[in-house]
Amino acid sequence: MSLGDEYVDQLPDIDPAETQEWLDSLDSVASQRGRSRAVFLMQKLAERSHELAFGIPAPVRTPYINTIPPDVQRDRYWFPGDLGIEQRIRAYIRWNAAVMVVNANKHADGIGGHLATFASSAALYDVGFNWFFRGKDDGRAGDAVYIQGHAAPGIYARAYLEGRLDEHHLDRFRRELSGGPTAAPADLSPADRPLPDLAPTSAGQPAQPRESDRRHGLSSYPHPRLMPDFWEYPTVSMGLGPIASIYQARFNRYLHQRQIDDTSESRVWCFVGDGETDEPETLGSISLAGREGLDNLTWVVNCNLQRLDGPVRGNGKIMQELEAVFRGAGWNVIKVVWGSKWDELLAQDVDGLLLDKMNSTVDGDFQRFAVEPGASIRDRFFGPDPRLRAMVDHLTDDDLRNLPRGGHDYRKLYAAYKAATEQVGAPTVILAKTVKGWTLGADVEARNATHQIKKMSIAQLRTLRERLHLEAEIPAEALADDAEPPYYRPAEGSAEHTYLMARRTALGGSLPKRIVRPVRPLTLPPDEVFDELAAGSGTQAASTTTAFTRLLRSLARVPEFGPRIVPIIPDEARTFGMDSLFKEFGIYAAQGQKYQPVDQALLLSYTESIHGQILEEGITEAGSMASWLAAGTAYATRGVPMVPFFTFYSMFGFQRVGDLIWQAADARARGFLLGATAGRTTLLGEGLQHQDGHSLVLASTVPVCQAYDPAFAYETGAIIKDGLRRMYGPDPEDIFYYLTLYNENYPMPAMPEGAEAGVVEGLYRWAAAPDSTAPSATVLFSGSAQGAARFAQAELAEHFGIGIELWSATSYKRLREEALAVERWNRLHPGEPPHTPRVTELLAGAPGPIVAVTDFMRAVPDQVARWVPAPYLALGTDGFGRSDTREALRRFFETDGPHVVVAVLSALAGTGAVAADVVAKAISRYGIDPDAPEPWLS
Ligand SMILES: Cc1ncc(C[n+]2csc(CCOP(=O)(O)OP(=O)(O)O)c2C)c(N)n1
Ligand SMILES: [Mg+2]
Repeated sequence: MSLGDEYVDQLPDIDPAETQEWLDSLDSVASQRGRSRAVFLMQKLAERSHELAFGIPAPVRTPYINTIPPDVQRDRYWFPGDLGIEQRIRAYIRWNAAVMVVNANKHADGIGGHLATFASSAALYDVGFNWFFRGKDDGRAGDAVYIQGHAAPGIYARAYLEGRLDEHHLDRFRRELSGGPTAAPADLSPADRPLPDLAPTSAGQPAQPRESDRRHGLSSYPHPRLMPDFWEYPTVSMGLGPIASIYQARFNRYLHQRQIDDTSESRVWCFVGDGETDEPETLGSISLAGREGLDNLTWVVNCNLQRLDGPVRGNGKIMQELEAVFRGAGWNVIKVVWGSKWDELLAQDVDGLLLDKMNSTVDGDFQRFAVEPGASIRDRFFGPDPRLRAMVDHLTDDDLRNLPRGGHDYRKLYAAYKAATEQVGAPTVILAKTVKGWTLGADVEARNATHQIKKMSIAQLRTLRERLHLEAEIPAEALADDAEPPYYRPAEGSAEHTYLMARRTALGGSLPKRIVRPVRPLTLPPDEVFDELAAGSGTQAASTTTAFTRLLRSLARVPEFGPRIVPIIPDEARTFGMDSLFKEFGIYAAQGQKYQPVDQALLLSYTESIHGQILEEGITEAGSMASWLAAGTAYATRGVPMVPFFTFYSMFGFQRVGDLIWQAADARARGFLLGATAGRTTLLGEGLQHQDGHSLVLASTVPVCQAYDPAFAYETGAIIKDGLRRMYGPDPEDIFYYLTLYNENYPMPAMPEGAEAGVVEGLYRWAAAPDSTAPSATVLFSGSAQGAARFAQAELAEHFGIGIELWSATSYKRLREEALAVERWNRLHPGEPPHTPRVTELLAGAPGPIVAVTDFMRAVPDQVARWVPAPYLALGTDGFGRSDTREALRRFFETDGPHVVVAVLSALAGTGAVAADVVAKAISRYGIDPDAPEPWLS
């Protein structure tokens, strides 16, 4: 009995004699006909039991052979194209991809690039491009294709063949900047001139001048931020493409079921490295795809058995391991292990010897067989068992050496892709076995160092030319010793070019292509929606989190605009008071709600629906972020702007899924990220792993992220209003927003007259000094630190006769970026009257020294320090969080009201405006321990 079989013994046996007969039959087959025969019969029984729908789980692992048998391949999935011509096209692509990397490194030594990844996967891409991937030239959204980052040279090489790129582009692979901005275009050599736009925005229309016109070369990897007309789906940071593809397929379903967009024609394809499957992001969400039956999703895992350093599973078999994992997660798994020439050997394998050998050989050995001569394969793989050796007696050593792997067999791949597209009710993963560096010659193929090889000698290129049969296309003299190897493109009208273009035309045009084409435009909500937040809460205490939730509800209720909102929450709605939205807007569930919720009697019950609007993702910030990315790029991928609001525990945002946020910035996503329970002291009680005092520092590292730290409901409203205008208005920008939301309740003031612009700009005067005092210092507050600032203002007036102004700093990042731009302008325009940074200009009107207080690290207000035109001092929460009350925490971090008082007095003492003993008195008045250890050291 093996683990997992015991359950049978818990079931009643209603006829033990009959049971014994079956068992005896099996015993006798095993002893008389052999183990292989017994296994075969068992598998036949299992197959029949599946046909009879008994509900017996399928095994998670099958033998190490192709999933699609040769006869099924022939009868159902036979390749309809011209193998020969496609092979030639592929040879051209292979050649150009290699030459472009080699040339790039000649032009700029050390510029890098990869040869081996694409070489192993050329056929995997080609079968997709020639037969499956749908383009968008017909006005529809087409397929989403996630390309392995290191395969980018092959994709450029194909675009070159299609005439979308020319030699200059290829020559400038990985050199996006050099040669350009300083010289006038006429002075530049042709290779250094700015390049034309890659793709017209739509057929027949001239390309619009755009930011990308400053581009000079091809980005190293798929980066829509850098090549906004070409790449759509950023990958290369391992694992992010895979998880994004799952949620993209899921989001397509969501759009469809919510009747916002017809996505039935769009398939999501994701190419994954076998080494990449070690990333938790790669496999971490596959059960979602299985659970929701995402048959619009196909993954192709390029099982070249190698990663960067060496074998992926030298001691095991990555394909077998992945098969089990994916089958267990409800995926349809198609293994493409062996090329067609193995079919006949397997057909002769009546004793199961070859199968046993295939099953028991580990990947480390398979990798070695890929580099060994045929004679060693005969000896080592077939040889040890004379019966197995006899099976290949009729084959020469060369035949053995050339027994190909399935991932290089075009017919096998076509069958797998075709079967995947016909699969109903489950996503498919194609596990294709390849050789890393295939066709690049003995020095590259399957070597442990192959991943990083980027140079090839002329001799190696000559061998490649022979291997690819390009003698006619690449003249021998073109590969003279000191020559720069040429690219090759079949002429227009040639059989190859005609075939290539016809295939793409039949599938809707070239890919990848990023087109921003509004199909279902968005109307912005009316300004009145924001009035409630602008009015404040009167005497009632509220938090910015509850204010945001009210706003979200109001926005979602706006006709036409409302349905475009995508609220995303990773199992934290109750914490944020957002559970009140469940009933009204519904939680999206692919299968609706098959049960009666335990709280059905309540007004706000847990309501799941196929039309649900809320993405309640469960405890996965990574998955939620991937949903946010899919929603935030729908304006481009589908021409349907969607407005995602992803609300998370602020600690588990930038810190936890920072790389996905970076990916979203690359993808030009638009939308809102909301860090709730923000602050290191506002979220009392939770301690070190929960209290966030640094997400704003991390947010400051993302160029397009608009990071805000609002203190009041009206600030939150004004920022979101402006964000909607900037991202979804008539002249949309490819930016996104990060807002902190706090859970501290206090009466929310009404928006002061004329404050809106300052809120958006990042800084404005919130309160003048009390009338009884002369204004002599200024306090900048952000977020929940407003309480300490207001306390200090009252204390300083009452006990020290000192007046301070209070300013709200909603975005230091924005102030800094503006100041940096001004500083740069001044630097580059000597002799012209200098400009003044906005923060300097604003604070020039603020009295005395300036103290900033925040519930975040001091690095946040310090972002503007060098442009503040007065002595400047920041109080913040550097250090690990603790569990305690807000009061205790703020005292510990020295951000409470008394500490603000002391800081103001100390700053005034520094300018000579007050005596030092006044500071000392204040320190003792508030019971501050001047010798307590610094919080950030403990
Ligand atoms: C998150 C992350 N870590 C590390 C790398 C560096 N890296 C680039 S490719 C690579 C190996 C890829 O191996 P595999 O996924 O098997 O792809 P192959 O090239 O073999 O198809 C590594 C480690 C990366 N790009 N992203
Ligand atoms: Mg690999």
